[in-house]
Order: sequence, then structure tokens, then C-alpha cells
Amino acid sequence: MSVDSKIKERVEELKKIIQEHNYNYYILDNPTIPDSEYDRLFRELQTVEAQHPELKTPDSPTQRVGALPQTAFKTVSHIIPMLSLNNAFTDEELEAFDRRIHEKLQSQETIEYVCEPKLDGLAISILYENGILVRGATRGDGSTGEDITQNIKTIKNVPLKLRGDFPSTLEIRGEVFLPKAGFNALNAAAKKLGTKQFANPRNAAAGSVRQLDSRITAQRPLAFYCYDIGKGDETVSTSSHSKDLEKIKTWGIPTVPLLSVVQGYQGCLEYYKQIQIQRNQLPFEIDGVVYKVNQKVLQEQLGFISRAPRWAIAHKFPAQEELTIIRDVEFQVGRTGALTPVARLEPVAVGGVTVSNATLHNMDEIERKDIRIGDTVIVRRAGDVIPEVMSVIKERRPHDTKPIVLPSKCPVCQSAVVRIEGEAVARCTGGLFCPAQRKETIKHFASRQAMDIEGLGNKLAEQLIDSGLVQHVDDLYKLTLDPLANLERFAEKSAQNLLDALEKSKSTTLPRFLLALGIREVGEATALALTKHFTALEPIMEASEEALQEVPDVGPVVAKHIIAFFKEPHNQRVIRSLLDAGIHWPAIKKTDPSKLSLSGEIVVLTGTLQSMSRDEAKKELVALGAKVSGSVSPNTTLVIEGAEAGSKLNKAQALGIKVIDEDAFLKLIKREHSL
Ligand code: I6G
Repeated sequence: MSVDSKIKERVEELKKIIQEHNYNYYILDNPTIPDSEYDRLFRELQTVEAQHPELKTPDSPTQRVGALPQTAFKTVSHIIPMLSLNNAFTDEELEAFDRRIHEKLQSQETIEYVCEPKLDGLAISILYENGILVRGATRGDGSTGEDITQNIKTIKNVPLKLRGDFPSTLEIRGEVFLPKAGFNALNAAAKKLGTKQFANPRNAAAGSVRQLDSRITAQRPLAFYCYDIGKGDETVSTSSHSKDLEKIKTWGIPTVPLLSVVQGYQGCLEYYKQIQIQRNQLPFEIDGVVYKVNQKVLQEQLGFISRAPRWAIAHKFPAQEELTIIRDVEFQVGRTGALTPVARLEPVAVGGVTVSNATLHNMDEIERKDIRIGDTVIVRRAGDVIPEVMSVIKERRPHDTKPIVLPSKCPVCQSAVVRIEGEAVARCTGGLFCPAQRKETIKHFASRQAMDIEGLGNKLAEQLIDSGLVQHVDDLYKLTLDPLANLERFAEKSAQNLLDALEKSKSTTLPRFLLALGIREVGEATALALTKHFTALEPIMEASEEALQEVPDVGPVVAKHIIAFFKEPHNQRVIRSLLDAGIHWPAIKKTDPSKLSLSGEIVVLTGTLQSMSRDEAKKELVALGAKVSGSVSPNTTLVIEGAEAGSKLNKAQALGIKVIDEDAFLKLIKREHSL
């Protein structure tokens, strides 16, 4: 064989190997080689192609790096118009959709629906000719869109070449989006560079896909999921939408996850509730779910109404963002003295709840978003998160808006406010002289994760400080019946209940006690790590910075906070007083790392966990002594199965590897944490 044909053969081989690994990684979620090996193969292909540009083909995996900037996008006519979906905002609207279908079909039979999450991204079309990606286009007005081929080719999970038994012409439709992690990373990088941050993942995805310089798009961690076939030859279509999606997957194209086939609109409603629960845990943003009549014959009978299919509907979640006006801004003082600007809003219903306050985080954020009193703003309330002001609608700014000024004195205790150079947070210097800080300290001390003092909520903590009955946390254990019963809206019974709860709280655990002390940057995980490492309070109080930094989770900043806290004579006095009051915890034995419940185990996670992200699960596993691996091999000793587990589960079962579900995993974590 000549040198040239040898090189050509190697290029073909490399392309094939890399394409296979892309498929394993992006479609099967089952990488079979380490990243370093993949990178080596990729670099080899890049090098050979650079030396022999004539061997570079449009389907080469190296073609994802972006091409030279364009001056404008070309216009593309869609072969079949890209339609939109009708929306349902209530259960009744969904029921009406199902009723219309029955009427149109003149049938009483229960309809089978395919349910999918509705990704909050951008609809696109991708065209393959003879299995090679030749064109990517935006939806545009539905008839014509923009040619964004170069940008689509940079998206890592979009195959440049199809596999299996694909049709000669295939046009697919789907959604381009930025996973939450990618969005956060992008905004964190922008913040560091001082460049503009994106308001939400959808805007970030839209901005990235419509870049004239595809080298910029290539740096954005975009992803794609296909939801439908646009056009293919006659070999493409099956008898149902769910079978179509199965077929699409065999060509190496990623489809929308968490798909479910259900019966009737009741089945759709159950799916909706299920996805709503999972929503915050999902790795991508969704704004609702989509239901489609599964059987193609029925879809054909139903047809279209104006520009939307009669056989599909998007069931939207209540809006998480609304417009309102900032009437005023006040500064709240937290436990550590941090001043948080809070916007007082014209009350507005967001996702079914009236919102009148929203956090503005800190002065840097106010400056970055250019927020003024009187501005019309977008407020967002997602899940349990505190509502926040996302951005200002500048076009609606009246001429008489007022700037937001950081007060020079604490609004509660009048002590000086300082802002340390380089820190975003401004703080009241009043310390425990400041009633606001003392109230927050009591609330934190009594909270469920800390001393768990039942009945001692926000209101009572404020009453106790305002009445002077309590100054510091140790005063709680000196409370007696009479003065308590004299508090407003407090009777003898509730006073006795509080005393009982205080007595009960004396029997605690060391991590809870450490958390309750309110040391800066010491949360639940750090309190637990400190306990595991030192096994008693005294060595923690006396530890040097170096000794503290040996604890996993403790870096130089946290170590400094811990030292400063225990050095303070006032804190030492409060701790002594708490221990004298009878607070105690069981003695802790030093954990031998080989005795951790998963020590020596090689664990693989598969599917979506409902209660935590993959990163959190990995941390928990490491804390349990396990090694975490990305793929199942004969060395794997345990697989944790989440929802929609894929091929890793099949492989584990084939290899006879132990599989546990999320509940069993949570029990393991709980046992380890029950110090
Ligand atoms: O915009 C869309 C999002 C998701 C869709 C869609 C979809 O299915 C999961 N399906 C169709 C048929 C259309 N738009 C037109």
C-alpha cells in the first residue's frame, strides 16, 4: 500500500472510531474510553487533516470547531413548513383538547398520547443527505429560516454522519438548548471577564446559535434533542410517533428524554404532575410538556388548524417570570451582618403566588443590571428559590427613576457599614450589638437542621430579642415560664411547649451543634466533615489553620473563619454556657476509612436521580468511600439506577452487577450522616 493510501485509511479509521465514541457518549450515555484517550485520537485526526487538507470531509468530527465568520445568514426555505404548537394553560384546556380530538375522530375510544418535556430552547431543522449533515436552519417564520449550518455542526451531540439504516434524505426537527450547568458556567465566565451575562438559558442558546462567527458558537456548551421527523423518504415513517422516535435513535440522533406513552388525558395529567415535581432537578430548563396523539393514522385524520397540528398540544407550566415595577429598595441585615438589597415591588402573580419582594443580591448586581427605583423589571420565581429581579425593561424607564444607594449606616443599629475591597457584600459592623444580627442568629440556632427547637420560628425569635428576654443563644436555656407567658399572643401552654422543646433540643449531635453556632461558611457538609475528622469539639476549637485545612471541604477562607470564631472570647463564653446548660451529644468514634459503607466499591450512576444532581450524587458516593466510574465494566461492583436508566443498566444486569435504586441509595447516605 502506498503512503498516501495508508494515510487515507488511517483517517477513515480515526473518523469511524471517534464517531463510535461520540455515539457511546452522547446517545448511549455509556463512554467506553477515558477522555484522555478520546482527546489523543481527536488530536491525531486533526494533525493528519492539517497535513493533508484534501482528506478533510464535511462529516469529519474535527469539523465542529467552527468556520470563518460570515457577514449574514443565508435564507432557507423549509421543505415542509415548521409549525408551531397550540398551548394549554389549565387542566380544563387540556380536557377540551382531548374532547375536540374525540369529536373530530367521531370516536369514544381512549386516545394514546406520547408525552415529552418541552425544552426551553430554540426549534431548528437539520437536513441529512445520504447520511451527511448538509444543512441546519432556524424555524424563522415557519416557511423560511436562517441557514445556521456552521453553528449546528459545532453542537457536540448532533451527529455529522448518521449510522445504521438511514434514509437517503432525512430532515429532522428538534430543540437546541443550553443545559443549566453550561449556562451557569457561561455566566460565571462572563462575570469573571466583566462581560454581559445572559438573562436565561433560552436567550443564551438563541444568542449562541445565531452567531455569525461559528468559532464562538463552538465554545458554547449547546445540546440538541430531536422531537420529530420533518421529511424523509417513504422508508422513514412508522405507524406511531413513539416508534418514529425509536427509529431516529438508531440513526444516532439524540431524542428528548423522559418520554412516556400514556392513555387518555388523565394519563397526560399524571405525567404533567410527575414532570413538574422533577423540573428543578432536571439538567435543562423546560417550560411545560408536549402531548401528541401517538397513532399516525389518527394524526392524519386530525390534520392541522391554521399553523398548528390538531393532534399535539403544549401544556405550559405557570409562568415563572412576570413584569412589575420597583417601588422602593430596603436593606435587610443578615446573621453575619451582610446587607441585602430587597426590592419592594408592585405586587404581581408569578406562577400562582403573589410576589411583593425580590432580592437584588448586592450592589454589584444592581450596577450590573442597571436597576433604579421606578424601573419596570422582570421578576422570576422558580421553585422554592427566593424571587429575584432578572433585568430591567429599559424602554419603559420613566424620567424620574431614583438610584439605589448603599446606606453608610446599618438601617437597624446605626453602626457603620463597610464594604471590603473586592467583596460584593457590604456588612454592618455592629456584630452582636445589632438586634437584626442577633435575631438572625437565634433563628439559625433554632432551625430544623441545627438545634431543631420546635415552635421557635421567625416571629418568636423576633419577639424574644425585642422583649429583651434573650440577647444571645445561651439565654434561650435560661428562659422561665412566667416572663414567656407574658409575651404577646403567648399563653402558659405555648410557653411550656417552648420550654419542653428547648429541653429536648439539649440532646443533639456534634454536627448540628457546630452548624448552630453560625460560624461563617460552615454549613451542614462542613460541620459533618469537621466532626468526622476531629471527632470532638475541643480539638476543633483549638485546631490550627493547617490542621483545619486537612479536612475535606475546608479551604483557607473557611479555616480563617473557624479560627476567628473560636478566638473570640464572647463566643467561648456562649459555648461554655450552652454546655453548662446541659447540651450534649453522643461520643464519636473515629471512622476508619476502610469501614465506610461503600469503601472499595466501584460505583456507576445511570439515569436521572430525583433528589439530587449527578454531581451531588458523586460527592455523596465519594464521602461513602466509593470510587465513581462513568461506565460499566467487569470491575464495577455497584450500579445506582435513576429514572429512565439506559444501556448502562442493561450492561450491569448482563454482567450480574448489583443494582440499587434511588431509595436504597438515600438510605445509605442517611445512615452515614446519622452521627
Ligand atoms: O416546539 C416544539 C417543541 C416540542 C414542537 C414539538 C415538540 O415536541 C416535543 N412538536 C411539534 C410537532 C412542533 N413543535 C410543531
